[in-house]
Amino acid sequence: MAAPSAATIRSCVEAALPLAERLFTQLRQHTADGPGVSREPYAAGEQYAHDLIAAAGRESGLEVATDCAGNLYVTLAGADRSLPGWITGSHLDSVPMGGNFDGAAGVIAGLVVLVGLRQAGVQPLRDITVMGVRAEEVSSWFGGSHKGHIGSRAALGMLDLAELEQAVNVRTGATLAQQMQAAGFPPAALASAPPYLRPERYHGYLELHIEQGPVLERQGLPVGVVTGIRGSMRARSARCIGAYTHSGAVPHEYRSDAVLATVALVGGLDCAWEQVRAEHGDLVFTVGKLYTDDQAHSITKVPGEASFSIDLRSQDLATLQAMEARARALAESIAAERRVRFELGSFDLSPPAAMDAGLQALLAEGSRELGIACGTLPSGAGHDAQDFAHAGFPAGMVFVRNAHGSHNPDEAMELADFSLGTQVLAWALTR
Ligand code: HGY
Ligand code: MN
Ligand code: MN
Repeated sequence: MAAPSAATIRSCVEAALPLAERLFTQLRQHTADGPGVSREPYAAGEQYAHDLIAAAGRESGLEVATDCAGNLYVTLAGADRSLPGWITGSHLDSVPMGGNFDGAAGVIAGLVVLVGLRQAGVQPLRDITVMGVRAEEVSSWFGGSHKGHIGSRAALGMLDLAELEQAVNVRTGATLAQQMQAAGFPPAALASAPPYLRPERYHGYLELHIEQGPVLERQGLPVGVVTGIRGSMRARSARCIGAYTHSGAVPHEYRSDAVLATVALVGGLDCAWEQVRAEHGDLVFTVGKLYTDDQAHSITKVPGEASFSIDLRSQDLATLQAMEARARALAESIAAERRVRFELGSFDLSPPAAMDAGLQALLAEGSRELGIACGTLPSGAGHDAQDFAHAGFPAGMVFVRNAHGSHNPDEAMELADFSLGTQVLAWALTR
């Protein structure tokens, strides 16, 4: 059975682009939150996205299913259903007040491929399933100790159910287990179910995603093949405990200033980052949250408490482990020096993941056959693809150029670039 030509792929994708435009518009309208969108895991925004994609799948005559974690699966039957199928897709949740394309672009791209092929009467060799993943952005909504990427790790049988009790909604205090239960996905069902996705049943996992950095834009390239995904080492709910006291009456040596101690720790880690960069290591370090208690703080008080997050990312596991050790050593020395106590909590590790060399080559071949200029680059952001790689799937990613970065309302992916990335994805999924 011959795989569709580049011309057929191009026309299938272009014919289904109006569906993509409609879905992106409906997503943005129905999950709008101020200037951006909010699609909270196991809450109204994410649920709207899942219902929208499921309805579009059913309207297009595709098979639609969900697993007990609420992940969505839309499938186009292949000519030989006994063959291991392709799985593609991404997450449908978002960060609070984020952009409309992070995650959703990968699901809608997969749907465009299936609908375009079906409308053109092109049957792929293998089943192709588009997955709408739950709760990839869980770290933005739930503190406490968990390893993120709840939906993909649940489907892959990699989730420790205790995480669902340990993950606490930063706004409501509800546990993730309670929020899943209320959304109709009881964790108890997860406990008794076998993994929904087994590597032996699939040919590979391919994810289209917007690039969330500036590289493709700076290089003037519409798409890029991802070589690897940085791992992350995160302390989500770190605290420094000092002592509230009068801001004017107490000399330096008698203060336990939680803010200045935290600033010293953060500054020490920034210097450590500089050292890694000077040695041409791969590392990024972010303190995305840093705050005092707005019920107790005051301009006339030495702050007795500071809360903060630490997000370390690298393609090198040893670098992540060394930075955790550095953070703990710095906290210990600063605590003694400044008469405070640090509670860093656990550093949750999501290991780095290399993308499958064969799939990288297949995506690059597709871009050549389609005449699409294509780069190669690592991913600084985490993606569900890393969980598939860790679960033993051949995993690959194709990035689409996106202006203004990501995790902000100004994400700006051009439909023309989305079309080119989706054509490269379609090429690979029909081999
Ligand atoms: O990279 C992240 O913070 C998220 O997993 N997309
Ligand atoms: Mn994201
Ligand atoms: Mn994402």
